[in-house]
Amino acid sequence: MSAHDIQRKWQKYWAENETFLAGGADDNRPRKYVLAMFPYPSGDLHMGHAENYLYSDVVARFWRHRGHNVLNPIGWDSFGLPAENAAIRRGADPREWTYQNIDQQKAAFKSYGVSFDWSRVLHTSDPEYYRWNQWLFLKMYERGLAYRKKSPVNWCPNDQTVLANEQVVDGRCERCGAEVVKKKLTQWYFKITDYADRLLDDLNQLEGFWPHKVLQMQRNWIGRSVGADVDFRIEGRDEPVTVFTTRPDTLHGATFFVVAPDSDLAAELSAGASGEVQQRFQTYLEQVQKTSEIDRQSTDRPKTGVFLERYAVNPVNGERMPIWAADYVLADYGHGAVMAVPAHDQRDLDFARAFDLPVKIVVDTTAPITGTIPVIETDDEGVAVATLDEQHPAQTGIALNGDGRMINSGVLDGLTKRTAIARQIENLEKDGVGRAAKNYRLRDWLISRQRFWGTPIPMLHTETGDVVPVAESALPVRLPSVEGLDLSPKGSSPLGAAESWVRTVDPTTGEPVLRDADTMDTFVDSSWYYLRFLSPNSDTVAFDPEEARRWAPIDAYIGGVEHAILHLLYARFITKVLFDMGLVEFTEPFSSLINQGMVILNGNKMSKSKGNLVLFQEELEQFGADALRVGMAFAGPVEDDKDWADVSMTGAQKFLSRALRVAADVDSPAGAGFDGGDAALRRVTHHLLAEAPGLVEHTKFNVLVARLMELVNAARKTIDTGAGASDPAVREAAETVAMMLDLIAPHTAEEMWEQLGHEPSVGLVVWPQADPALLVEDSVTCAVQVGGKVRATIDVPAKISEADLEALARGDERVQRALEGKEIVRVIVRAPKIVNFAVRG
Ligand code: ANZ
Repeated sequence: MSAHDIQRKWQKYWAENETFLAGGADDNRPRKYVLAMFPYPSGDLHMGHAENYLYSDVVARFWRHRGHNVLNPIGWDSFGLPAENAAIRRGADPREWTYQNIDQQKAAFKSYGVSFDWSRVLHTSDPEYYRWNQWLFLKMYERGLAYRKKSPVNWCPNDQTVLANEQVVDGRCERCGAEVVKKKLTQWYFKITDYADRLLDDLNQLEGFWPHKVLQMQRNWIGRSVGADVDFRIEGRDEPVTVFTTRPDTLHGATFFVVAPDSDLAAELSAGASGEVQQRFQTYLEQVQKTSEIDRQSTDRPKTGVFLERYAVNPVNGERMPIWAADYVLADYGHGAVMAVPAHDQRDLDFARAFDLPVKIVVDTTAPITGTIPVIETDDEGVAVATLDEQHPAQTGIALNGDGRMINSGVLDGLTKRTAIARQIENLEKDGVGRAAKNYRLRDWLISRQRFWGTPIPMLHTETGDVVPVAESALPVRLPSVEGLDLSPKGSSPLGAAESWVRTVDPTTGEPVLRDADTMDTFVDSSWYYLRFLSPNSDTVAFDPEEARRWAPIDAYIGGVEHAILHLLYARFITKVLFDMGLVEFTEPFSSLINQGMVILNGNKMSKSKGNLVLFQEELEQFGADALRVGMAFAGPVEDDKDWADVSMTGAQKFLSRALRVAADVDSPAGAGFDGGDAALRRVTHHLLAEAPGLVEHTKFNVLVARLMELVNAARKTIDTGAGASDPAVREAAETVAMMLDLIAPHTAEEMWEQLGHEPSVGLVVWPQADPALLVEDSVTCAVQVGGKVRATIDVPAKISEADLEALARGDERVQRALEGKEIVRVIVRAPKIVNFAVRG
């Protein structure tokens, strides 16, 4: 039978017997929920898919072999821009295009032999699914976690759509590469910032279970800063202005004040200035609006700004501070205004030097911060290192941001940074002009999209301008037919033009209303899909909390590092909200996370434009599923990038034929037991039985393949030159190969298992325990060194005495040759592995 015949045979068997459906509530085995990040149906499957869904399949199959009830479902993340853009390009209905692709991808996964539970398939673009997105939105709204605000948003002029911060990469649209600009729109937001502390703090419990790099990326993304809010009186203004600072200790050194040019405050302050200043400010503002956020934060760009002819008053010493508008201060961070301390902050210093503003040192960074004895620091020649005066930032251009002792700061003088910060906050609080504060880089989650192919936002706009939710009982708000709608991007949702859809009546009041025409960010869809797999067909609940108690959280989540921030952060956020609603009993959705590396070709990323795309379906047709899976698993460690040019598919095919042939050659009855079989071969088998679980749990799938190759070779050797095909150890080896090869090459494994006289499916057979008696090694390899160089390796009994070992080593011919003409100074013996002759001459 050809590999393709074997493949078809077993795929048919699995489908007919529903071999890999998860067991129900009455299944008493321990449970494991294994999930691969679900795919976009945006075209052909590529090698990244071959990798991702192989790895999750290996893990799922592994837990079945360990006696677990495994849930390994699959669905499609089928709303969103890729489908819509492709549909626009091809003039097709996004719906038809999407479902066609899904069908193709489904067929490909089936012919890849992935052990999915096919009874739970979901598509986020089905009304049965997105209805629950809308339900989630209403729950968020009820809890005050969904709100609308007008704010500057990232706008992609090419896709004509709003982008989340995360979709802006280096100032450009993540999808099309166009330069992103700012635009003010009224949008729906989810209030993820309310959960910032929990999202940050709970990362600690994932340490060791998620890649450290991903945890760090999440921490940086949330970006918590701790410090103080300080209120400054502004001359000619009733209300004070608050700034956020991480260094309230340096307040005495604040010599000027900076506001973000694109903030409301800057507009207001400049309006009170002279006509000339207003003019200059306007010109500057226009220039700033064309500057990307990245450039604004760049340190090597010359500082720019406009003096607004207004003054703030320093609350600790009453000094007047000129107010400037400058683009290095961002409108949407902190309060959009800063107290500038040029002596101790590099950005402020660069600005002060550019505009000749005073620089006042308030921390003596040359003063020792421990002990009470003053230490004069000296360089190698004993010359005292620069004094504070010599280090003056106004001259050196380098801000003093280290620790030291406070000076020029009244009651704070002599204190170190940490104490001074605490004392300053106390003082500010006492005087009612400041308080301890935290600030986050994390922004609220903008979920509105002006696109057709997404979940309609279930809100209604009344004639009086109110915004009211659609009643839960009226869900789903279905997408209208695309017919007659122009999907090309224009800055407002195409749904707005679907007259008969947009104009409706509020069932509760009977009043005419307009539907909200925006659709949701697809990250909403993927933020909770893992729960929908638990009750995929329910039309009464999004998911059954009882099922969630059984299966969730996810034991192993497998996917690409490109989702390290957004998707994972949003799923974590929504999980915490569901926890607060009492619907789930856990606060983190993914107990462990596996990120696979990329599949590359000849050192390069594969891409259509480079013309070096290896297509999943083509490889599948040419080599068959099992060879492709073996090639992939053997290509390298899970988390590493794998160069497909280095993968030998014929090598993989040969290995599979060898394994099949061993099973076919076995010439002993099934079920007869293995006692008395060839001891050496049995030891190889049992070593693998002992080692394999650890290899899989540590995702060393490539090592597992290598071990299986060794076992197949060992069995072949016994058949051909040893005890022969009727030896029970050969059967034991072949059965073990079948049971373990099932993780990587399941069709071949089933075929072997059947050859060996067993009933299918090998996929459900629990691996036997290793026999400890067979794990004891009775001979080991000893390295003999002469003068530090290994001159011979000898096989010795594992329990050899040191004296015997030394005698054996001295007796070895190669060792004797190496010792010729040399004097042995010392012999070091570490039985049974090393003998080392230290020599002279
Ligand atoms: C005075 C000061 C003195 C500061 C000093 C730092 C050092 P992180 O750590 O990133 O949170 N800042 C506050 N709001 C800002 C805004 N909207 N745009 C640009 N910069 C802003 O940074 C907090 C510090 O960044 C704050 O502390 C403030 O400068 C500045 F020796 O205040 B600091």
